[in-house]
Amino acid sequence: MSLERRCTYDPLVELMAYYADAKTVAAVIDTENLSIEERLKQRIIGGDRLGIDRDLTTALQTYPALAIINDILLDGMKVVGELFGSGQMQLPFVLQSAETMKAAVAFLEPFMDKVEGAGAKGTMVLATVKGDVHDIGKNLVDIILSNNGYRVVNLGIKVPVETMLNAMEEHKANAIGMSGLLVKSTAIMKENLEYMQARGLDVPVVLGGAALNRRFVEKDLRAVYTGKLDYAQDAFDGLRFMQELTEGVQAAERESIEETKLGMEAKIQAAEDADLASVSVEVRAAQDVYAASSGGGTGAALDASLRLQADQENRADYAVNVRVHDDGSHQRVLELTSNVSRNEPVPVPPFYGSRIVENVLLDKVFEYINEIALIRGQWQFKRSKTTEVEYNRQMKEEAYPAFNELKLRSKREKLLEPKLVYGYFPCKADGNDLVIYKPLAEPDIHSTWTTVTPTSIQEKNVVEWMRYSFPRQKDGRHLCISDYFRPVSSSDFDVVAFHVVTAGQRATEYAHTLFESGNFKDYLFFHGLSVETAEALAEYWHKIVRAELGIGSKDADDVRRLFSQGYQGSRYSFGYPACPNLDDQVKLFELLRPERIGVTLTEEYQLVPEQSTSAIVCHHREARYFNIS
Ligand code: B1M
Repeated sequence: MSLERRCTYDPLVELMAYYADAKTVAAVIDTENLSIEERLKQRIIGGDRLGIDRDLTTALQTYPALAIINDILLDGMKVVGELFGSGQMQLPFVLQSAETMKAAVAFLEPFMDKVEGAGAKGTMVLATVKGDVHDIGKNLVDIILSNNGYRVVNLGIKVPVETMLNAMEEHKANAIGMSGLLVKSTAIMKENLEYMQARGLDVPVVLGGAALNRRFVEKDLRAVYTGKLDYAQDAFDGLRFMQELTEGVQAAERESIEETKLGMEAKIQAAEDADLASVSVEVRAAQDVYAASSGGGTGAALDASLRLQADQENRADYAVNVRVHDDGSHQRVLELTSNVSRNEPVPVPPFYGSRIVENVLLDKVFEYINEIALIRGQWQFKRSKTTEVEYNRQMKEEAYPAFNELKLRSKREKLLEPKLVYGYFPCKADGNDLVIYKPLAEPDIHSTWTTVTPTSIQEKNVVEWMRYSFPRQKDGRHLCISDYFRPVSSSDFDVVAFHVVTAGQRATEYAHTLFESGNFKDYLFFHGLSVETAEALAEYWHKIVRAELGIGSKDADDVRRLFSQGYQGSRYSFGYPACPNLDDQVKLFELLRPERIGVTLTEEYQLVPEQSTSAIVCHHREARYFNIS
């Protein structure tokens, strides 16, 4: 399958022949005997745009262009929506139908009045919220809405609420759609709604994105905004929202769908909670739990006395930590800590400081692609939606050929340019803090250090450079990332690695081109591959770091086992559950200067290009993923 070129033989059409709805597909393959109306509809359902101009020309002899769109083609898209909703059609096929719809509308446009938005069922102003750089989710909503008869004013990424409101007024839109991937974006959505409420607006709003959930929108956000407000789990939910607004889809019908969804989500949540609970039971069994205790005051003398108190009580599982209060004041306290061993042997890194690596072989990176995350997560081939036989056929005839073709193409056309900056730094844990040291005088701190090396380091030739304050679990094992490093009381320096990796700016640009040119399926496929390439590069480089630290012998032989931590140590990304503070990216940028490989940080601490990721790497054998809350 070619990404951009359209050829006369399309394996997808052949695959569709095996598709669950045999009657529908038979019609796609043999449409000649059908009426022109039915033939066009089947072309939309089957995503079959080859030669569609001929059929549209025939239809134009009987119908005006607008009627062809509204009464015939959109009927086809409606079936596509139903097939998707009932689990009989996977997302890539939906996008192929949308491509066909777009091509048909483009052909018909010259035959219609040139009034902007004429004939549209309604208009949505759509945007990714302020500070958020992610646009795939929003763009999928755009594709589904605009190819189902709605006009979408897509404002792009990092959009302030004022811009959305101006566009709403300018385009006389029916609703605003806000998207965002990060937790921070859900807070921005709340701020936006509060702002709109304060201005007395009651514009209908629909919200979607990875970090949102229905409960938060329907309980917390509806409490701050009195206008119509809904949560959309996927792009088709966004479509249903617009249908309800503009076509009066029965509220009762929608409510019953929402109730079912709430019920299902509650069940999923309960199952996840049960899973987590069973993990924490295991964890609790492995340790003693003491009641928390605390003391007040500041200063080293207090540290010493608190430590003494802990020693006297023989409580190795207490540590002196710094608590920062809401008013900014600090308090040194004796807190429960984990029972992680503080005597882990410290590996000797190959260097201190940071290095840039630009010549990473793409083929090597591809070996570390998590195919499940790519095919099920990004491309959304859902196993539950088909029988095993059908799913296997889709893998063999659609997903893997696309994967292989994309890998070749990305190499040939240099669409993906894996690059990274990484480094090793001396460090020690001070309670919840991880202190990073630097040489007293180093000519270039953002390079390999020459004045202090892993074998020459001493207290007297380094100073504190910065400190990370990691949160500690309030219960369970009371884990904190700093526990995986030697304490400040130790004479040995420990070592921590960091990296920032990227698949490059070209990936963002090429994905954008595919979207803009209406190659929606290719857009989904390429975007998915590009973000999973960033993750694969992080996985691959973590392996290199383990090898350089001499702990690589614990690596699982099967690459797939690396995705579930089949190795010694852990790679934690800022923003993930063990270190949820995204603003820790700022210190990482000071350490590594990723601007040197073209990666920058937004005001909301996101990485640009989007296809990038960062991490702190711990070598400790007990270091595993954990959740702070
Ligand atoms: Co990261 N990531 N990630 N990540 N990532 C999340 C989002 C996270 C929730 C994981 C977690 O903690 N469990 C977490 C955010 C938590 C937080 O905010 N604190 C997170 C983090 C922290 C990060 C980094 C900051 C980590 C780091 O490097 N330090 C970093 C940030 C990158 C950056 O700044 N550029 C990062 C990086 C990455 C990868 C590059 C490795 C990769 C790709 C990210 C990308 O897509 N650009 C990645 C991935 C894969 C994920 C998860 C696993 C999947 C996200 C995804 O790609 N979804 C995610 C956890 C999760 O969701 N399970 C996670 C597919 C995409 C099509 O879905 O955009 O949500 P989405 O759109 C959907 C729906 O949400 C809906 O429809 C779409 C189609 O169904 N929808 C709407 C969306 N908007 C809508 C609007 C509507 C209607 C429906 O109407 C208006």
